[in-house]
Amino acid sequence: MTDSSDKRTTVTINDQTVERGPQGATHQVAGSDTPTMTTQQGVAVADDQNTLKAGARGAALLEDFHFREKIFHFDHERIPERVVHARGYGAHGYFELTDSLSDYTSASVLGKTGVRVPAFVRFSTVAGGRGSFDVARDVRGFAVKLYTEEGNWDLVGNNIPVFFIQDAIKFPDMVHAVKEEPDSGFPQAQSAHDNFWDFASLSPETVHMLMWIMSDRAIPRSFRFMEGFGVHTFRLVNAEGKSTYVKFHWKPKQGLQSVVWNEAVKINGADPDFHRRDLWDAIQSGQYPEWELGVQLFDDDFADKFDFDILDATKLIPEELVPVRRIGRLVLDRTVDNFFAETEQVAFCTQNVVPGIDFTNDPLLQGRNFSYLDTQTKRLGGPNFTHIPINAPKCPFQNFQQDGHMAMHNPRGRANYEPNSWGRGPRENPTTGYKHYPEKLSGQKTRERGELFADHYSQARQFFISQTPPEQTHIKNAFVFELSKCQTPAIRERVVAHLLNVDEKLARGVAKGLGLTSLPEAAPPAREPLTDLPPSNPLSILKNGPSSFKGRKIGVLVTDGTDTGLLHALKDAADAEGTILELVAPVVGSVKLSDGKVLAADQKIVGAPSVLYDAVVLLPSASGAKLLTGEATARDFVADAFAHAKFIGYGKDARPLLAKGGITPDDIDPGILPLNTAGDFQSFIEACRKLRFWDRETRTHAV
Ligand code: HDD
Repeated sequence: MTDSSDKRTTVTINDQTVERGPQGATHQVAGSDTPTMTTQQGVAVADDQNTLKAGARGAALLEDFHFREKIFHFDHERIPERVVHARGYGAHGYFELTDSLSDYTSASVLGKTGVRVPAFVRFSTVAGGRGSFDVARDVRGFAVKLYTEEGNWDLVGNNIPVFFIQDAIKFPDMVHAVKEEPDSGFPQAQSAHDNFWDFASLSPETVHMLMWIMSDRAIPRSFRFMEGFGVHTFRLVNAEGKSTYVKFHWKPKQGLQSVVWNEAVKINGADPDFHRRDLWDAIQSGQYPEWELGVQLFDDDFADKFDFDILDATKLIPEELVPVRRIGRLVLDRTVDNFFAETEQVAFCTQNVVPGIDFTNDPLLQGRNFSYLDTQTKRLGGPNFTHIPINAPKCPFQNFQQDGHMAMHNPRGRANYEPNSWGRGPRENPTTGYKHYPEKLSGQKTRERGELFADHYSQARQFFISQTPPEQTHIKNAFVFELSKCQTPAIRERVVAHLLNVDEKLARGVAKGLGLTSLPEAAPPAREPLTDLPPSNPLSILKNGPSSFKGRKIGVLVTDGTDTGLLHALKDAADAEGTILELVAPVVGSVKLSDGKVLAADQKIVGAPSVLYDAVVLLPSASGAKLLTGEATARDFVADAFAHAKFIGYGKDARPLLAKGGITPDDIDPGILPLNTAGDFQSFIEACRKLRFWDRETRTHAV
């Protein structure tokens, strides 16, 4: 902080007064509390403000090793960003098993209950670059590394249980198509462009996934409020060598929640770090996000009878057919100490499994098992990325792999091979060592897919009919939005031709939204779709919302003169629910309440639009409301909360602000609640548990 009283000759840093040098730079020297800065070689640095020169105005000297080392290191700070999932955010925590699966697997992490296994989780978007915004319409990566006593197990999943493609050989095409177009280098972090929809509409296997990414699943409110899925069918193998198929699920204890598209667009401008900040704040404030690990277990009999191929990653197994058994919990309770060291350098690999967990022949999974090791070697600069602390196992590990760039643990002594006569070093262990499930394999070499892979529409339709009406409207609107950004009419029509095989009403709605004068012919299906899959409730977000408003955030608009009693009543009700309040005011430094007390606000109104909050409360004084009616950002605060179907609470002096925000007395609906007594605040928080007043949406979107 600058000390303005002394004409800028001193500054305070960490409560210490520090002198400025002649050119204005601060000179804080090492003392009892401040360690001495050194070069990478450990040599103490005397001056970190000026390069070594021949005279005060002279040329810089090459022998300035401190300068050269500092700049050289800076020049090398960046590593290649991930080719997909570049933008991500990680946190530490633990996994604890509550229900043993030892009948199904020999893996100790799924057998021993009550043991806390350290975990690191990285959430991500897929298409955007490292510096893109958080609330892109996109799949979210949900990658979990469990440091088990038997080695690292990486479950590299997504927040959507199915994938775009069925065979890994299509992955580069799919990723090229969704990322920026190669000539222009844009659009950034969006699928709303011709290349993506061209590829998707020419690849009918994408249709089920398209339904999911056009749904609100692709614009989650927070990492904390989304599900995770292992996607593929994996295999569990027990001590007797018996195999059981398994699909993995992460179910958020906080319930599911997403934002609406218009809100997402605005959040990305107001706070590009919306999701990472949310995760950071939640953990720092002790509201640790938690997920239950669920498994769907099934055998060959089920696999043979199931309508689809369990090796096809574009299909899921409805929970009504194979219920999800909840067997453990994942808690994130520690933020990273250093973003680069942990979140950037963490290297997930699908092939990191432990004894008792094995792969199936899903052609997407098999391809991934090659790709991840390869990409980490490139990204982290060599084969020793496993030596980086975030990637190293926490159980003992030893082998004869040696050397290479940045080798941190080479074998000690003479023996660096086996067998050897020196009686030294590790040897294989047939009892505890990883054994691959001895699946019998036969077949002619061929480039084909399983027959059942070809039904691309039945589950897409099941997904659509499982949604509530607002969710169906959002899906339709998302298709219309994205395809409206495509400049090639034939691509738009091709998508509608696929949608005709999913749901005719949806296809007609999208066609109308695009202004198509006639409906195209339905795309010829590669295989006759099953038409009678029933709706499945777990596929909807709104049917799986939270039971409380815990962990959600209310933006409270306050001004000088705000009623202290009402503000306290709101705080009491919010605290009882575990809801977070953020005070938004005309100025951030101080707000003088009705009783003369001065409060610091959390945000200035221009920097805190209502899109950053789950609900809003308007508690200005009469004069404050008058001031805010002349402020565009305050009017937007109200108008957006209304348009995004949020719950709005208002004190008696807020009416002029409601009016300026475009809410007439006729517009007042059950989602807009007057707040005059302590009891009103209680009812307001209870109403907020529904998250949105969706009925309003049909009245606010005419186009
Ligand atoms: Fe992948 C990263 C998830 C298919 C190749 N993928 C990556 C990450 C996640 C997923 C969560 C980010 C990990 C992190 O946070 O560091 N990927 C999936 C899922 C898929 C999938 C759920 C389908 C079920 N991926 C997939 C295929 C291939 C890849 C078919 C290639 C054949 N994925 C990669 C990659 C990445 C990656 C290029 C980029 C950065 C990285 O691996 O570490 O290797």
